[in-house]
Amino acid sequence: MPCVSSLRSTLSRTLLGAVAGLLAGFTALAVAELLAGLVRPAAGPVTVVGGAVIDRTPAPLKDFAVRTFGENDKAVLQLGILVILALVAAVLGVVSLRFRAVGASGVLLFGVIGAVAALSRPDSKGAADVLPSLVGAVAGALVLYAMAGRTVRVPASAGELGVVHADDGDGGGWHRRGFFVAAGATAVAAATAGLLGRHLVRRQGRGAVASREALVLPAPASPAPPVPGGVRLKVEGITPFITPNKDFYRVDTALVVPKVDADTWRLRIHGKGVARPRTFTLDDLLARPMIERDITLTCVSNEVGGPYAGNARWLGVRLGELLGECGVKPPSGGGPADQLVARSVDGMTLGSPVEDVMDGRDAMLAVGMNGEALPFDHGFPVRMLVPGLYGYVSACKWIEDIELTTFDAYDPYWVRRTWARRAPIKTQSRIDTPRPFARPAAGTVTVAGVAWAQHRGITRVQVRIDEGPWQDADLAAEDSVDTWRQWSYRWQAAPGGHTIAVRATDGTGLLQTERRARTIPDGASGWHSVFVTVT
Ligand SMILES: Nc1nc2c(c(=O)[nH]1)N[C@H]1C(S)=C(S)[C@@H](COP(=O)(O)O)O[C@H]1N2
Ligand SMILES: [Mo]
Repeated sequence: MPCVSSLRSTLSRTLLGAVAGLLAGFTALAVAELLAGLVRPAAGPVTVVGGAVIDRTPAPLKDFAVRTFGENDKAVLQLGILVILALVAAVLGVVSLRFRAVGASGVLLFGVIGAVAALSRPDSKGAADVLPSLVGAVAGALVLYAMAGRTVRVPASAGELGVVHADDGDGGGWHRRGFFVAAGATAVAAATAGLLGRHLVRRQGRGAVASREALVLPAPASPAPPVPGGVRLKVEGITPFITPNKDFYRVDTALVVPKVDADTWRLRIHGKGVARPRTFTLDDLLARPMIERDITLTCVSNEVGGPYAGNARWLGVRLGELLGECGVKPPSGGGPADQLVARSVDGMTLGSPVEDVMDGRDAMLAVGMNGEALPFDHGFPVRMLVPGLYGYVSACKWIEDIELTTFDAYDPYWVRRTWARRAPIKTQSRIDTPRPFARPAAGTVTVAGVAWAQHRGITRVQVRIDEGPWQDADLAAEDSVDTWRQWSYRWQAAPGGHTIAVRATDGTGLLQTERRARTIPDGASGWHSVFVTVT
């Protein structure tokens, strides 16, 4: 049956081609990993391509990703890139059976894409960043070129997939066994390179880890005012008043969390109207009087009822005073700069109104979070915080540069991506319990949650059942106007389906707007409601 046999051999050759392609792709990534370990962890091809994708993702799509995948959005992105790379590699492998040079060139092309992505990143440290992608691609291309030369010349009669031939030396090419031996050896070599790269990355981070462990937080000159006894309500399912660090939401564009060594960290303050530009070390900051404050941070990507808000006890230095010492004046004091642009070690830029930073609120450069040094995920060694402003216009993590400029002269990262230049946090309230579609038993049901309007405070929370009247909820004690406030409402629930809605009033007397808005461009608005079935 010559036809069937040649079909089977075509199939098995195609499979071999795909395997060769996958192996080439794996080699390319593993070698790139090794180079990234030598050059810079953030310069690995998947990281730079992922970063470039994030940079170019339109705001609605980014928002969709955050909504759908939450904090797994980055893992999903990286997995997606790997799946696409694997598919392309397999196809290139099959192509290379026919056109050896084309397959290898395809691998090289991907290296070029990685290199271009690396240079396009805001944190690109220059030419060395292209090395992981390029060297990796050259290694991958060589592997594919060599393997394709081996598979293509296996005579059709030499066997179907899985058949191992004893004789291995017809001189023309390799038999299956030869192919798999070569493939196995390449795979082992590549895996070794990759693991070595991982090891180097970990070693690079060790200095940063050690500097974090060695950091002793000073006692605050101005401790957080004592928290009133009643800020915590005893209600099951309510958001805890203080968010533990491990549960604190994380939103940023960093595929590789920057590991900054505190000993070599510097912060530069400069720009328009900065009479005395200065550079600070961490010790410079730690020697200053520290303030300790409870501040609730909120992400502009938080949907009505969403999870991207957290409350922590922060320790840091007053940013307004630091700026004052550098000779900065707020616009109301005749200063020429109305925008403060904070830049992080990973090239992120965030712009805050100078007026807000210097108006006496507890804007700070934080070094401590809930009694420990900032976790790496949350900006170690230093991050900025401005109570009352969404994170993307204030809360720069891994900060290393503060430039005074104007809103006219410069648009930071998110503003270039359709988000608003100015973004005070909108008054919001959230029902934590009961959960949507819960089935509580009839009788007394405790409805509870949190409400926030940072720097204005919450003065009233009201609950409405179905189309009934708005009823005042019980408010927990207020910690400060910069923190959220828990609330609860005892509901006499009758069987059936019910919609519970909540709304808050802030310290300026303004009622939370009912008008539904999506997160883009300056934060979601509207009343949160949940539907439950009382049984
Ligand atoms: N360097 C850097 N800082 C950043 C961001 C970022 O992407 N990179 N994201 C900002 C956004 S959008 C928010 S909401 C807060 C979130 O801080 P958290 O991750 O500590 O909760 O950090 C801000 N600071
Ligand atoms: Mo955010």
